[in-house]
Amino acid sequence: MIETETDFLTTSQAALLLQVHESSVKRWSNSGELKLEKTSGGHRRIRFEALLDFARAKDPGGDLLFFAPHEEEVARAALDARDRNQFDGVGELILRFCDTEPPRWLAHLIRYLEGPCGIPLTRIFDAGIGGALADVGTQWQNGSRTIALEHRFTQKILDALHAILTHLEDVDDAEESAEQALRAVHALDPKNAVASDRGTVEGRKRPHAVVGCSEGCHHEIGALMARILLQRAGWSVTYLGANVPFEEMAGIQELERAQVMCVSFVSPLGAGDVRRCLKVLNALQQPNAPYRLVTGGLSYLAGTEDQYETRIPIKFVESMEGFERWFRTQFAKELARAANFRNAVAGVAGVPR
Ligand code: B12
Repeated sequence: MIETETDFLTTSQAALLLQVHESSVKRWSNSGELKLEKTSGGHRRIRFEALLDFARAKDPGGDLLFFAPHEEEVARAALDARDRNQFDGVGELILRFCDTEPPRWLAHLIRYLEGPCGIPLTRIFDAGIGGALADVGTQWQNGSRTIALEHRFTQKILDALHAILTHLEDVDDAEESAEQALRAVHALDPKNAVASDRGTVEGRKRPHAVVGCSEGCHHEIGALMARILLQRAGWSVTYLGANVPFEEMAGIQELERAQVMCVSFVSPLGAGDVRRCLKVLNALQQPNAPYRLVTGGLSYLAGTEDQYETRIPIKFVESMEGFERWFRTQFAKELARAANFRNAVAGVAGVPR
């Protein structure tokens, strides 16, 4: 077999996979602990096998080793996604893990790809999980995947997304306690003291969003991903789940004064459903509670925003990447304020992020 560059790792790739600085990799290879080789092109490189042997000996509890016996595939898929924006490998792993392993495998994979490998969560959602789900949809449509196997797959995705949410809640709780403790010892200047979204202390005001799925929409994964992105960015979110009557959405928005309402319209829903939603929301909108509407799902089937008559500003998004870009631009000031507060609390009290 002819060996190519992709059979080897550079020292910076090895450092990324081992979660260490490149200088450590160089030190270990100079001392002979980590075996270096020369490629046919004369470059100094590390074989996957050598890296894994080294990792097993040096740090048997390392993140990459969790995926045994698939460590090499995980490493290759992570590097393809990170260095070449190529997510086929990640998609294949998601399919395999959801079909054959317990739900925590997917949660670990997402954490590993995002954390040590630095792949944006939006890309993991759009191209990784979205790609795997599209394959599952095709398999269901052509009869090669039964309904039960499709549901089992989807539930594992949902479990992994809920695991991310639980982690976010834990961080939030830790920040909340740290904030209370700091306040008690006056470590925070009360004038600047920015407070919790739970409304107990004045100060920090997080932007607030309501997220849910359109009436008749049982495809919930996109809405859940949107919720995760918002919460991680510092929003407080009221999540309504699948199949929410439009009148009820309007009611919650008015009650909670949300600045943004996100509604998922996944196919087979389309333009007619978006139009009906707008009719109800526009009729019920209170002038003293303005907000913006974001629709996600297969909304490109619904055309473009300017085809609709609406007083409520509406934005169609087709990807999580586009969604995050949109809300980070539109609410930059509010998010910066929330982030400053969180950093201050985390810095003083050592809250894990
Ligand atoms: C999982 C799934 C289900 C699960 C959903 C479980 C759950 N709790 O969510 C179940 C089994 C319930 C289901 C039911 C049905 N499904 Co289905 N399902 C899928 C599947 C495999 C994945 C959908 C998904 O979650 N994708 C992941 C999301 C995240 O990706 P996305 O939808 O592309 O959205 C992206 C963006 O649009 C945006 N986005 C999406 N939502 C949101 C929301 C917000 C707020 C924002 C900001 C952004 C955003 O970001 C996403 C990520 O990139 C798709 C296959 C496919 N190709 O999509 C079929 C699919 C969508 N389903 C289909 C069908 C036909 C159905 C049913 C009618 C089947 C039936 N006969 O009962 C019902 C309809 C239920 C209903 N009324 O809504 C068809 C639709 C075909 C069509 N053109 O109309 C598809 C395409 C399968 C196929 N190939 O035929 N389904």
